[in-house]
Amino acid sequence: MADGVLTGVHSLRARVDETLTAHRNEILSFLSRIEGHGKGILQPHQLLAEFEALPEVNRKKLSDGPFGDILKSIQEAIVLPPWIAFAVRPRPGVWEYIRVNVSALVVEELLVPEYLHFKEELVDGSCNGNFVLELDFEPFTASVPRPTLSKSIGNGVEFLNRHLSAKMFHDKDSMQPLLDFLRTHQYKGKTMMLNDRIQNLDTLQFVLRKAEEYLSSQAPETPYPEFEHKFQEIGLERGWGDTAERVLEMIHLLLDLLEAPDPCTLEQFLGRIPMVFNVVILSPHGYFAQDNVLGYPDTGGQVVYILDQVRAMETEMLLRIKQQGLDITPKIIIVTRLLPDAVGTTCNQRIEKVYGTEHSIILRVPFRTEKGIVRKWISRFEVWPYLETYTEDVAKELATELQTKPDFIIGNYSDGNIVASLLAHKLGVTQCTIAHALEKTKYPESDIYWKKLEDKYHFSCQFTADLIAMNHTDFIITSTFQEIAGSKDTVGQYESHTGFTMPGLYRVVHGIDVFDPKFNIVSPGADMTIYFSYTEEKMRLKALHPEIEELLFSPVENKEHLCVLKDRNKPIIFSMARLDRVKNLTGLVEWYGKNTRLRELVNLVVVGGDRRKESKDLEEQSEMKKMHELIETYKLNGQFRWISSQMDRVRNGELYRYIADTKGVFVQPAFYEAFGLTVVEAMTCGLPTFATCNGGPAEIIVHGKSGFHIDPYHGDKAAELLANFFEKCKADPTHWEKISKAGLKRIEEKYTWKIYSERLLTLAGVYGFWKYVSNLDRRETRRYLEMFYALKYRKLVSPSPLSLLNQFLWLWKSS
Ligand code: UDP
Ligand code: LCN
Repeated sequence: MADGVLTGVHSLRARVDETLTAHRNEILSFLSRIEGHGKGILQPHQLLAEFEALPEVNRKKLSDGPFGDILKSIQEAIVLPPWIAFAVRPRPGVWEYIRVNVSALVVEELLVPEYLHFKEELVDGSCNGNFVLELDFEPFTASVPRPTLSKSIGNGVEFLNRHLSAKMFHDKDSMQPLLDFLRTHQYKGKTMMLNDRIQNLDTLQFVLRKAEEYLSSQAPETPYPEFEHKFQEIGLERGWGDTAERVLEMIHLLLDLLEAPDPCTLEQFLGRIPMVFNVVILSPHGYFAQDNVLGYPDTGGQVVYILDQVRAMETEMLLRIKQQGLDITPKIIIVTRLLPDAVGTTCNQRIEKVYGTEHSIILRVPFRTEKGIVRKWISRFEVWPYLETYTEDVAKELATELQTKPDFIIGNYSDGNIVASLLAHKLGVTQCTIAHALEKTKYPESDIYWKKLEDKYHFSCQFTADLIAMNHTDFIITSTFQEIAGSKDTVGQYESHTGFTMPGLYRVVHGIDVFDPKFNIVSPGADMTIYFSYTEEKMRLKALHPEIEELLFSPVENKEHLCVLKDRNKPIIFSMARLDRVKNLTGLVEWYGKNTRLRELVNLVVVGGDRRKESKDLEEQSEMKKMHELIETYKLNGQFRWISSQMDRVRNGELYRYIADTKGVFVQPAFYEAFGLTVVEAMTCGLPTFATCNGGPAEIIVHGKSGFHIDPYHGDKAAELLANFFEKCKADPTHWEKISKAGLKRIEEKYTWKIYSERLLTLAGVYGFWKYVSNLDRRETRRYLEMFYALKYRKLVSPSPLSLLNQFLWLWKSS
C-alpha cells in the first residue's frame, strides 16, 4: 500500500542516502552490528540495543540527522548478509520498505512484493519462486475514499457518509437510489417508509412538504395512528416515528438531505430508518453459556462481551422500534456450538434464553461430519474442518427459528467471522465482524514461520479465514484504535495483515487497509449492575464476604485453592484470567516471587485454570505445571494463593471490590491482550489497575493517571513499579484513591454498553444502506473471495488423513 510513500519532503531512500553521505562510517558500524546477527529477523528493541551499543558521539551524529527519525520507525529488519531490509513505519498505517547492501553500501527502495520476497528467503532460501500466489485486495477498494490522517482511522462511518453525500447528492437524479431504497423497504412483506404512490423524487419532495405542513399544525405528542391513514394515502407508510414530533423530525432530515445534503444529516437519517429487527450473532467455539463456564479453555471475554452486548442491543432495538412507531418484535439469536458432552454446563441444550432479555436466545448447533455429531469440546485452533457443514446446518436452523432472513449478522472471532461471511454471502445480509483477538499478533512471527506452528495451531486456516472475513464484511468493529492501527510505536492487529507472507502458502501484498472506512471503534463496557465502585456502600454485596474470605484466606488447601495467605492485613495484588500462556499469569507469579520488597509489602492472589478437573487444553496443562514449580522454587506458600477459575460473575464483581477494600490492585500481565475486559471490570470497581502495555490496555489506561502500564517482557521493572506504588500508598494513602478515582472517570467517559449499542445500531443502518447502493462494486470483491475460498481455504481446512488419525487418537485417549 505505502510503497514509495513520501513521509516528508524526501523519500525514505533519499533520507538514507543523505545519512550515508553525511555519516558513512557511523552508519556502517551500525549496519555491521546488525549484520553480525546473521540471517534472521530483528525486532525494534534489538535494533535499538545495537544502536545504544555505538559510541556516544556516533549515536549523537546519527540521532541528530534524518536517520534519528528513521530508526524510531523501523518495525523489523531482515538480515540476509550482505543485505539488510528494513520495514519502516513512519506513522500508523503507513509503511515503506528499503534494503541496504552493507558491503557495497547500495540502497534500494522496495515494493511490498519485493520486500516480502526478500523476507521469504529466510525460510525458502533464494530459490523461492516467482510464481507465488499473491493476494491483493487494493484494486477493489481503490474507488472508496479514505482518510489520510492516522488519527482518523477507526471513524469509518464519517468518511462513508461524506462519500455517500458527495456521490449521491451532486444532482437530483443521483438521489434515486435513496428513493428506491425507501420504496423497497419492508419487513415480512409489510411495506415501510414509502409506498408505490411515490414514483419519483418530485412527488417525494411534494409529499414531504405536505406532511410537514400537516404535522406542524398538530400537537407534538399526537400518536402516529391518528394520522396513519392520511399519510398512507399520500404515500407515507409506518416507520417515520411514533408521534407527530418524531415524524416531523425525520421528515425534516429527509427534506434537508434533498435540498442541502450533509454527512451528519445523512447519518442521522439512515440511523433512524428501521432496518434491524432480526440479528444473528455467531460465536461457535468454546463453552458458550451463561453459567459455570468462564475461565474454561477458550471461554472468556468473548462470551461476556456477547451476552452484555445482546442485552444492551435488545434494549436499544426495542427503544428504536417504538420510537419509529412500529409494532414489531425483534429477535436476537446467538449461534454457538452444541456440545453433547457438556461437562456439567448447559452447552448440550439446543436453546437457552438470555437472562435479562425478552427476545434473545442462544441457539446451539452441533459440529457434524459424515460420521455423525462431534460430542466433545475441541480447541478453537481445531474447528476449521467443521465450519462449512456447520454453516449449512446453521442456515437451516435459522430459517426455522426466524421464519425470515436476518437483517444483520455479526461474527465473532475468526471462526464466527468466517461462518458469518458465508451466511451473509448466501443471504445477502449486512455483516459486521468483531475480531476480539487476531491470533497473528499474539504469536510473533507466526506468519513467516507458520509451518513450525501448523501442527499445533493451524494458522494457515485461521489467517486465511481472517483475510476472507475482513474483506467480505460490510464493517468491522474494534474495541480500540490500537486493534486497528496500533500506536506510534506498535503495529495494530489489523495493520499486521496489510502486507505479510506465509512462505509456501501465499504472499499478501495488500490484505487490508487500516484507512478503509469499514473500520469503526466502538468500545465495550462492563455490566454496571455487576461491576460498580467499591464506594457504593448500599449496593455492595456484603453477604458474599464470608464466601470471598473463605476463598482468599481459608487455611484449607484443596482443588479450589492452593497455598495460604498468612498475613491478612496486607493489601492484595489480584489477577484473574484464563490460564493461557499469553495471559502470563505465571509470569506475574515469578515477578512477585523474585521481588523481596514486593513480597514484604503485599500478598498475591491469582485466579486461573481449573484444578477441580483434568485439563484438556495443552497450554493450560503446561501453565499449571509451571505454576506448581514456581510455588516450590520461590517458596510462595504464606504470601500467595492460587484459586481455580471463578465462574460466578456477581461474586467476582464483589471480589474485585473486596480487593479494593484491602487497598490492593489488579494486575493484567499478558504478553499481549487484544482488549482486556478484566481491566475494564477492575477499573469499574475502582480497583487501581496495572496492565500490559501490549494491546488494548495501553489505550484503556492513561499511564500514571488512571492506572499504570507494565511491560510483560520486563517483569523486574513491573515488580519495582508495583513495590514503589505500594510504598507510596503506605506513606500517602490518598495516592491509591487518586488512581482509583481517575480509573472510574476514564470508564464513565469511554467504556459503557449504552454508548456501544447506540453506535452499533446506527452503523448497521448506514452500512446497510451503503451495501444497497454499492451492490455492483461489491460483486467484484465477492467473486475474488469466492475463488480464494474455493481454491485455497477449502483445501487447507479439509483434514489430512494423518490429522484425522491424530484427532481420533486424542479423542479416544481423553474419553
Ligand atoms: N473470567 C471469570 N472467571 C475466570 C476468568 C475470567 O469470570 O476465572 C471473566 C473475566 O471477569 C472477564 C472474562 O472472563 O469478564 C475475560 O475477559 P478478558 O477480555 O479479560 O480476556 P479473554 O479471556 O477474553 O481473553
Ligand atoms: C478476547 C480477548 O482476548 C480479550 O482481550 C477481549 O477483551 C475479549 O475477547 C472481548 O472482546
